Amino acid sequence: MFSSLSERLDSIFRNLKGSGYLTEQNIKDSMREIRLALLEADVNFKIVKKFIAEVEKRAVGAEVMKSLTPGQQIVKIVHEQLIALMDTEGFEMKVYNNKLTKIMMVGLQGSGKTTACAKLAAMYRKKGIKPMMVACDVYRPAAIEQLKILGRQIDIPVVSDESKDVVIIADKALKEAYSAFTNLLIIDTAGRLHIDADMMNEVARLKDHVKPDYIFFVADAMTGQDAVTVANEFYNKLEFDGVILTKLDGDARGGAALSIKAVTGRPLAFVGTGEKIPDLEVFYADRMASRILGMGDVLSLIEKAEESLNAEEEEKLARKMLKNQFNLNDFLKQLQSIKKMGPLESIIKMIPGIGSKLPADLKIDDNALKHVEAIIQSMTHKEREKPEILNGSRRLRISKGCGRPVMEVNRLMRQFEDMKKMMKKMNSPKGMKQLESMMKGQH
Ligand SMILES: Nc1nc2c(ncn2[C@@H]2O[C@H](COP(=O)(O)OP(=O)(O)OP(=O)(O)O)[C@@H](O)[C@H]2O)c(=O)[nH]1
Ligand SMILES: [Mg+2]
Repeated sequence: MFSSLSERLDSIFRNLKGSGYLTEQNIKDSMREIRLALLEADVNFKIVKKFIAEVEKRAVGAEVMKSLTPGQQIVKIVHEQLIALMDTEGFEMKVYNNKLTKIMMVGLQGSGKTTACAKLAAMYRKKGIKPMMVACDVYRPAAIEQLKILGRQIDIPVVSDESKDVVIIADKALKEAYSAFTNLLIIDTAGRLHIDADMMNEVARLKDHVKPDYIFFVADAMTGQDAVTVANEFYNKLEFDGVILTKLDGDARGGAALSIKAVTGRPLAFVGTGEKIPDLEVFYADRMASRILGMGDVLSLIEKAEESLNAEEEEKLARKMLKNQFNLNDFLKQLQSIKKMGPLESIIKMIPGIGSKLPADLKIDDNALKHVEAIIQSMTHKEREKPEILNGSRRLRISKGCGRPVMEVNRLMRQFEDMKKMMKKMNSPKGMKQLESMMKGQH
């Protein structure tokens, strides 16, 4: 799901990584790409236009955060705007264990209504709610039997009747529901086309009679933008309360998920992610936005970076590196800010483009960092500033102080020296040339 959209967005942001700042030009370029990515994902063009305008406005006025690259800044803004676009405004289906809540499923043929009835019933039963289902699809021959089979499968009662009048069936169900102290009555209805006036009137009549607490419009995500048009029609007739978007596990391009709230003003309530009963999730705009961006988890990385890195301090450090005055005290500070971001393994996995390529069983030893820290902490301040004074006896003392073998102290010092040498190389004009030719592969 959303894979092509997230891939496109990913490459846009990767291109932005190279440049140092958000400029008018790179904002413009990335807005064009984001617009294309959204249109390709079948998002309604009016929504795309509005969305881009909002993102652009914020990007232009964005406070430059030193700890974020331009790409990350744009990701942050796009992510926040995606959340705003799909905002559920706190919608929650409330069901109580001491009264009856009635819900009704409506939508086009084959959108996943019957499956959603069973999925919801199972989901709420897990919360200690007592559900019952009602078969009000009197048109498709096997529809009643389908609901009964699902009911048996999850052990939830299903009310059905010979009658072809949905109101009569619903009445029978209401009586049974009250006498069995049911908490959640889920009414399955037949699939219908929004242009079929008779069928639309039937479901409107059912609504007036049952007075459901919630009506859900069930939409197949694969239908893309069309789902939005249909949703609008159903909304005009029934004023449903929320949307259940199904088949998000398929190769849906995601447009419907992004457009429905904006067009109908009604939130996504649940999403279907498979054919099986447990494949139903409560919809959360922030999670969906992260999924759409699909960038490892660059977003939490951004958040963590914001929390733990002080931009000014970073700049001071960068200046020191340039002058090659970087010492072990600075190194320790760097280590500690990395540590604040969480386990190394999860940080590395969050880096876009890397996370997905790592072997699943990758283990990074956080203890190694702790040991390095312990070694540096066993040095005197002077030793940290001038590591070159670390002779054999000082190293032995440090080793005893931190409980790590001398060999490890030596190794750390060697690595630190190598790092400094590399920085020196990079800072000299000759070094930069060397580095450039290395990258071009001309040694
Ligand atoms: N992959 C996938 N398949 C789903 C999902 N939800 C439903 N389906 C499948 O979609 C098909 C139609 O589902 P139904 O629940 O019968 O749809 P309906 O809206 O009740 O159909 P009608 O009653 O004919 O209008 C079935 O094969 C379901 O297994 C989903 O979230 N993911
Ligand atoms: Mg059905």
